[in-house]
Amino acid sequence: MFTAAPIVLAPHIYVLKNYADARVLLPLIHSIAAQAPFRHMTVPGGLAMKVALTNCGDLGWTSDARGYRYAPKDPASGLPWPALPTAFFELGQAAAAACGFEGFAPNACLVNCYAAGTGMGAHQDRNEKDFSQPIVSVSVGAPCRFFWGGLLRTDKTTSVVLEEGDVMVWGDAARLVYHGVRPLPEGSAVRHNITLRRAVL
Ligand code: MD6
Ligand code: FE
Repeated sequence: MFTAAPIVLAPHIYVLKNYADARVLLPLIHSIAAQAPFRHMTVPGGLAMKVALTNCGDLGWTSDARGYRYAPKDPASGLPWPALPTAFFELGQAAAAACGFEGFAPNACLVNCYAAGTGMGAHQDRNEKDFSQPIVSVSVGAPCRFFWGGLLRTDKTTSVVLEEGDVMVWGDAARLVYHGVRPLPEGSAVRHNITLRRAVL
């Protein structure tokens, strides 16, 4: 862990290299998954997502045949999502502040799990509704190639390798930029990613 200045990848997209301690985060991810298991949600087209996901915090991102939304309860169990660990909240707040976003108070955390061969297609994160707040994204486990473009899906993309412990902070004019994760190579170990958000219903 170190707290060097953020690297500016693009306007309002920052990365803090090796900022988070995976030895702290991974047991917390396992504890969340023990309460709200990873699952492959259905997307509106009817297909199952390749990425497995779960959530913690007051609100969790969900998808089904009807669309994407935040919900206070896990649709699989009817129970509230597991609490947001203090370590997640503090990490998100500190990383955001290091990139100029003071007072970020995440209340929703999406946890993704990628197996070898799995990636995430280009998407915008727009279900949070309040786009004044950044997103803080933390990589745990295998490295990946993360790409981003512009406000149109067809805009030219740039990419960067994210490694374990890297924290990306993403806000302001970049908040609605398309982005995704290239499929992990065959033989890759598992990658987890946690994204801390401020969402409203
Ligand atoms: C991932 N991340 O790294 C997926 N979204 O596995 C995201 O989709 C993401 O890293 C919004 C802001 C930052 C991100
Ligand atoms: Fe995203």
